Amino acid sequence: MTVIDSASIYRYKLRLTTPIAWAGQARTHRSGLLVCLGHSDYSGWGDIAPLPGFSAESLAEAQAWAEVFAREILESPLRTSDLSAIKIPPSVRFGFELALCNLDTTTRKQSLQEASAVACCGLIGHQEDQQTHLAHSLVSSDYRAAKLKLGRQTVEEDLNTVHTICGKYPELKVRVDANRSWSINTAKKFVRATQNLRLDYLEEPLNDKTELMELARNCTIPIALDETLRERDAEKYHKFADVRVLKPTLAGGIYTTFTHIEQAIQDNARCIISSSYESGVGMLGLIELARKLPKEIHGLDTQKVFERDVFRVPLQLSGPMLLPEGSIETHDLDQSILHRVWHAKT
Ligand code: OSB
Ligand code: MG
Repeated sequence: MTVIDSASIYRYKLRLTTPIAWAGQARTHRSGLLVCLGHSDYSGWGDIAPLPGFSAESLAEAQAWAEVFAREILESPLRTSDLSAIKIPPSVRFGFELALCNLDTTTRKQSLQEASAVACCGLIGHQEDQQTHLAHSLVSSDYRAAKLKLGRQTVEEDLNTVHTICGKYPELKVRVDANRSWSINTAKKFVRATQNLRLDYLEEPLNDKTELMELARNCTIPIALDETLRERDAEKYHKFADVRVLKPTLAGGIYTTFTHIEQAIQDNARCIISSSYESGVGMLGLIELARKLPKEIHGLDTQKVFERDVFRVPLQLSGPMLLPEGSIETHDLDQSILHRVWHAKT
């Protein structure tokens, strides 16, 4: 049982190195919230970062929920696992669960010394006008896997890119994510034309998920599901998900993710922990989670889009192997880019 005696919410706004389109709008910054829960001299930090176009809740809504929830926590002590019974948006749940876990770690002075490195899959976004060139730099930096975002150009152009990259870098595990942009016929065409490439997986190919069965019948590439797993009728589609892409910020936090992992183990499916452009505070939590799945190469290559992070001294949160050390101390965070928007104590 953790007694919380103070709670603060901070807003951050991180500049992107190049604009990214989220929810159909080019953005130059990524905004989010940090929550800090205090217990005597100890603090636990968490990240609340709803992603426009992917999260149902806006940042303003997340903040309103966070304030209500922080007040509740101050009034009644709770166990971290109690959170699962309370209705809050996914990003807010993730932030509070992470803050409580981090508080638990610091109060018990657990050290992360024997922690292992987490393998990370390089992300080749749509905005990279030269996807092949980026694949080259990833391979040169020792990445063993890369995920290519497809579906914005014609399938012929996409096929061309995939064939070029697979041809040049036969050792690289190549994943592709179409973010539901293809019809069944386009997807079948893609699958037929890439049969001999041994792609690691094909993520969310179809704009109509009810056709997944039809595609699965005609597909030798493992199918990965991401968006579909977060929908109400997700279970119907589990059998077509050889790979489950788990995004704790979008899917509802740490304990929900554990449940998904247990389900996947039962179903004999692979699990990938995937980031959603969280700040370094969120990334540290995701890396901890990914450590529970040591055999996988995780989808955590989103920090590179930020000009700088919330930490005063940059952490190593980008690269083929991630091995951040230690827990988050309040003085490690750069207060000059954090704006406190709410605070209360008992
Ligand atoms: O489509 O999988 C996606 C990040 C934010 C929002 C959506 C997606 C992603 C990623 C993260 O692709 C990186 C990865 O999973 O490899
Ligand atoms: Mg995806």
